[in-house]
Amino acid sequence: MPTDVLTKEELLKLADPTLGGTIGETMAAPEADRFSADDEKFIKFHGIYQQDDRDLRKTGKKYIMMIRARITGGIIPAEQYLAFDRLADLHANQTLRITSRQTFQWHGVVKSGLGPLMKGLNEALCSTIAACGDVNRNVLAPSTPSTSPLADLVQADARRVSDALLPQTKAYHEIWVNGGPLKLAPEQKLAFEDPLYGRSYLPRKFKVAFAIPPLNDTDIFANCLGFSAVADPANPARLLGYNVLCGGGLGMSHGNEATFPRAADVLGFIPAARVVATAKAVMIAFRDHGDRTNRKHARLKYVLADKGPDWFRAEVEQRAGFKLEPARATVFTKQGDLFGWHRQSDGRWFLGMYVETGRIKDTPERRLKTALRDIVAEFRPEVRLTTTQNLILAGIPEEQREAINRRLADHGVPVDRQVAQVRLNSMACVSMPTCGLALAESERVFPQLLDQFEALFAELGLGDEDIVVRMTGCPNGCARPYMAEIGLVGRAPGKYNLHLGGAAASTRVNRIYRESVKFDDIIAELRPLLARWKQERLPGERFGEFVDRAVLPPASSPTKGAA
Ligand code: SRM
Ligand code: SF4
Repeated sequence: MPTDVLTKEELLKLADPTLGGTIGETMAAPEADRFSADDEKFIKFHGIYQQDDRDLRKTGKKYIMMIRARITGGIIPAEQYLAFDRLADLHANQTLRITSRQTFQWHGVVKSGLGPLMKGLNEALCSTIAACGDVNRNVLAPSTPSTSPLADLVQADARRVSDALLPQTKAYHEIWVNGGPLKLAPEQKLAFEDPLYGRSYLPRKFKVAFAIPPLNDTDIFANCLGFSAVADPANPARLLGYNVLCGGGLGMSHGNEATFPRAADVLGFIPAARVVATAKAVMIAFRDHGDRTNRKHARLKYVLADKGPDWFRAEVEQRAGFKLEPARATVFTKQGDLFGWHRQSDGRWFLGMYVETGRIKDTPERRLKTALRDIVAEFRPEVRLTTTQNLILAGIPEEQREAINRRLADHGVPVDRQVAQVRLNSMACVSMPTCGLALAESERVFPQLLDQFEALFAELGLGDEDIVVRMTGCPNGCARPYMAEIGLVGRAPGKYNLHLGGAAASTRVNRIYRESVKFDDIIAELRPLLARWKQERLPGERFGEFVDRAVLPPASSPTKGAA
């Protein structure tokens, strides 16, 4: 492709395929409080975003970094969690942020703290490579223990896929582990070629998720590539293989109709032994066919939308060297996490814990961060993160349960009825003050909005109904608002587009209902719809299904429920 049509990100990758840039040199210069504009792009591949505190913009720019870990399937050993907690106190803003893709972010890290934080993460055997950038991102897998006999097998496949799709550059190790720049001559840097990604990596980010029907707890349809587990009908503990989903993705831009959220298509079935080969083939097909001239059109979903699933399946088969079989009949019927105490198949217990907007912190009423640190230090449970920004303590023997309950109660953290149902499976993106793309508040105003929802439910006699509410500060869709029953998407300060009609199992994209609703008017917009739902719904019909059937105009494309 002629270079004059390529985006500047493409030219940058080609100019240094090791992705090292001058990061090592800047790290060695204590007087520098920030990275250069080019390095700002390279550090993303290392799991680092350069940001500035937007609350302080009026008084001058303060550069801070966000660091994102790569935690496949959201599973963290106790020792690692304790290191994360310590590093948050020492080098970040004393909080840990669970993301909507099952990992942790550290916010507010100044440049002098970056080296020690990265070193600490590496010493804790955690990497941040490829947590961001034009590569395969954190691979999602169901993390709730024992919701299916296939859970461990699927987690293991997720790790295999994640490992196989890691970029091979040595720059990450040199800079963050050995503590210096990548020592290669310019011509050697230029000649570096990743075995899978080549010299210019992917046109954009690439996201993979695993799920085990009937539970769609990883929002599989929102991913570029999904593996939906198929059990042997004669033996539910035997994994036959996966239905392969391609072309999901949510980001869009206001006022640009060429950009849109899209639910993935089901392309076919593969035996489990082919999962890595299939993941590589899909990613390479994206590498070869994604748009490198327009970043707004560069996601895999647009390849599928433009060329169709049949065309893309043939491209994948050609690269994989085998055919996909017809998809097996499976159905997703639900989404969401489990809360409170549940028994695991091995007889031990796990505790599902609600974490408001994924932010692990201490407040005067609820010292969640301290409670978790104390419990993990004393009882050494495994820590697991969910894609709804919640947390699980797993592998707990019966005899420790009471002591853990007491420890949580001492710190004001409830176990049995943690919060109202409407809060449990809802989420908000980070947004202000760290996200440079935010148009409106999200994480900071979401608790207040959920208070209003609780009051409205009480007023309408809706009790403890489960409705998935998600909010983002801009249309990029980081908390997946376009899959929610109620999605709020930031448009301008204090104003949100209202999207309605997500499916019970998060299998379709919802639709826009009102534009630019003021924050204070959101509840008033929803009151008559919720009242109608109470009166007119079919038995067991969820709010999203009701709105899709009875309120919105007929949909132009069907729900993609089977996978
Ligand atoms: Fe995201 C960019 C936060 C999940 C779509 N996302 C960003 C950045 C890095 C802003 C930036 O580029 O400067 C945000 C950093 C905010 C901060 O200060 O921490 C950010 N995204 C997040 C997280 C932390 C939201 C959260 O509250 O949990 C999630 C981290 C995931 C992870 O651990 O890897 C996060 N982002 C998502 C998801 C949901 C998902 O993947 O399941 C999406 C929609 C799905 C998709 O990719 O289509 C998403 N983020 C985007 C986009 C739009 C991409 C597009 O195709 O248009 C951007 C903007 C971009 O890439 O240019 C973006
Ligand atoms: Fe930032 Fe927008 Fe993502 Fe929210 S949705 S974290 S505002 S990019």
